[in-house]
Amino acid sequence: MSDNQSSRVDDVAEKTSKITLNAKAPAFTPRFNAKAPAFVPQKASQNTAARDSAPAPNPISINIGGAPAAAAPAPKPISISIGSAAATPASPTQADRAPATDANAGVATPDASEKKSAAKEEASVQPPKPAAPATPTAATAAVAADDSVADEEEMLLDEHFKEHVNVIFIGHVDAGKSTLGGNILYLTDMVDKRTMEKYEREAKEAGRESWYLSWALDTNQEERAKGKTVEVGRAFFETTKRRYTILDAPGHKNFVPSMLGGAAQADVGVLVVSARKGEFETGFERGGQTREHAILAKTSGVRRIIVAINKMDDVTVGWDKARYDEIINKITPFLKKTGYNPKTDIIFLPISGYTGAGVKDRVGSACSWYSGPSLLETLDGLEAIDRKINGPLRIPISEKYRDMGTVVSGKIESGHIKVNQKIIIMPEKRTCEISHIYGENETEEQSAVSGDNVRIKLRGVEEDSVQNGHVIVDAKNLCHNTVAFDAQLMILEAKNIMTAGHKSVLHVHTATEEIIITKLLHKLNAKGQKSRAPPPFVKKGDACIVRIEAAKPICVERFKDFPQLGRFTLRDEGKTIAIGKILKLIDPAAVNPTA
Ligand SMILES: Nc1nc2c(ncn2[C@@H]2O[C@H](COP(=O)(O)OP(=O)(O)OP(=O)(O)O)[C@@H](O)[C@H]2O)c(=O)[nH]1
Ligand SMILES: [Mg+2]
Repeated sequence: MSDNQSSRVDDVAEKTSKITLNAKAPAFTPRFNAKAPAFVPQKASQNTAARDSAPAPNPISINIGGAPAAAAPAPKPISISIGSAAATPASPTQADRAPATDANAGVATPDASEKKSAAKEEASVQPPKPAAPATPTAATAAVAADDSVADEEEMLLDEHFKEHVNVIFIGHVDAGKSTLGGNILYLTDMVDKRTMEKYEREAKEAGRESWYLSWALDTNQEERAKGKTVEVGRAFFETTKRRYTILDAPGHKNFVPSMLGGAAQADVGVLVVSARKGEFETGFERGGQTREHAILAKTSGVRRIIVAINKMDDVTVGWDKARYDEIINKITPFLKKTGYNPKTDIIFLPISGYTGAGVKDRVGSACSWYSGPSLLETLDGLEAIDRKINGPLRIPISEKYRDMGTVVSGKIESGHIKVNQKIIIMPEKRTCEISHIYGENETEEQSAVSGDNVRIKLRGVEEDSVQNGHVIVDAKNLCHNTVAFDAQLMILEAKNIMTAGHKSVLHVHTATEEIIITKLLHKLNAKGQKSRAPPPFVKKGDACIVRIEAAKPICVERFKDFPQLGRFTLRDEGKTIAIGKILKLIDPAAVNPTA
C-alpha cells in the first residue's frame, strides 16, 4: 500500500472515530474514594462453618457490612449514585492525570502529536456535572435534547440505583481465589449455612475437606475433583452499598484464555496472593501466574487492583507483619512496571479467605498491626465508576447458546438497552431485536445499563450467525470492524527474535483471532521516539509499532477512542508474548489480501 493510500485511509478512520468520540461520555474510570461513606455496622455475624474447621481459628471482633440472614431485609438505600450520574460531580481523575495509569504504561507513547490530540479529546469530553442551568446562549433545541437525555438517564438510574461492580479474582493456582469467593457468598448470605455444611461433608468424603468453601464457585465435577478452577466462575453478592459480580478466574496457566474472557468484563481486580511459605515465591517467580495475571488484567482494562495477601492464618505465616511487608515490597515494583500506580491504583490487605478474617469483618485481634478496612469495605469504598450510560451501545459477546431462541451474554461496556429495542450485531451488521433481558440471578429486567452483565434473548437472528467477540451496537453508532490495524506493542516474551510474518493469536475484549504481524514499522526507544527506518526484527523487552492483519474482520477501536475495544494481548504456545494498543485502523479495502 502506498503512503498516499495509507494517509487517506487514516483520514477515514480519523473522521469516523471522531463521530463516535463526540457521542461518547467521559472515559471509563473506576476510582478509589477515600471519602466514600463507611460501611454501616449492622449485626454480629459469624462464619461458623468456616471457623469450625479453619486451620487457624481467628477471633473476629468487629462486625460490619451487609445484613445477615436473620436481620430484617435492609431498606434499599436510595441515595447511591452511579458514576456518570448528574449527582456525582467528579473532579479530574487521578487516572487521567497520572500517565503511569495508562493501560499500556510501559509501552511508550509514540509521538507528541498523539499525546496532544489525546489531550484535546480528553478536554472535549464533558465531565459529569450536576444538572447545570443551561447557559442563555445555548440553542433551545440543544437544551431540549440535553433535557431528554438527562431525564432518560435519571430514569435508568432510578431503576438501577444500586451500582453494579464486576470484580475479577486473579492470581496463581491455589492462591485461594475460589475459597475467598465462596466465603464471600457465605458471609453475605448468598449461600446458606446448610448448603455450606453439605459442601463441607461432601468435600470431606472426596478427601478435599479444605476446599469446601471453593465448591460454591467451583461447580463442575472436574473442578471439584482436582481442586482447580477451569472456567471463570460467576457469582453475585450484595452489600448495603453495591451489587457485585465475582468473576473467579482459573489460576492454572492452561486456562489463561478463559481468564482473559473474565478480565474483559471486570472493573476491578482482586489479586489474591498466598502468603504461605513457598507459595508466594512459586506464584511470583517467572512462569508463575501472579505476574501474568497482573499484566493481563491491566491490558484488559482493569484499572484498579486490590492485592489480597491471603492465607495469613497459615501456620507458616501466623499473621506475621514481616511476611506481609516482604510480599508488598516484592510486588509493588512489579505492579508499578505493569502500569499500576502504587499511590492511586493499588491497595494491599491482609486476609484469610478461609477463616473469613479481613473479608467482611476487619481482621480484629488476630492481627494487631493492621486496623485498616476489610476487603468488602474496601470494595464498597472504591469511588463510583463512570459508566457512560448514554454512550454508544457496546456489548462484546462473551457467550452464546440456544434456549428457545438465541441467547447471548456479555457486559454492557457503554450505553443502555431496553426490551424490544432494535440492535445491530457487528461485524456482520445483522439487525435483530432484544426480546428479553436477564440480569444477575436470572432476574428478568426491562432495561440494563453500562456495567451490567446481562443475558439477552434475541429475536430475528440464528444462533449460528453470532460468535463470541461479536459486538452489539445501535444503528446510530456502529463500531469499527477491520482486518488490519497499526498498533504499539510491548514484547514480553519471545523465544527468538520476531520478524514480519510472525503469527500468533490476538485476544481483544471477548474476541480471539489468528493474526500475522505483517510489517514492523518502527522501533521505539526508551523515550518513546520512533526509529525512522523499520527495524529488521524485534525482541523481548522491545517496544515497537507494527501492522497487524487478522484472518477475519474483528470489531476493534483505536485505544484512545475506546480503551476497552482498543487494547489487546498476543498469545502463542500458551504464553502471553505481547501487549498492545491500537493506534490506527486500516480500511479493509486497502489491505493486500495476499500479505
Ligand atoms: N490456610 C489457608 N488455606 C487457604 C486459604 N485460602 C485457600 N486456602 C487453601 O488453598 C487451597 C486452594 O484454594 P482454592 O480456593 O481452590 O484456590 P484457587 O486460587 O481458586 O485455585 P485455582 O482455581 O486452581 O487457581 C485449598 O486447599 C484451600 O483450602 C486461607 O486463607 N488460609
Ligand atoms: Mg479456583
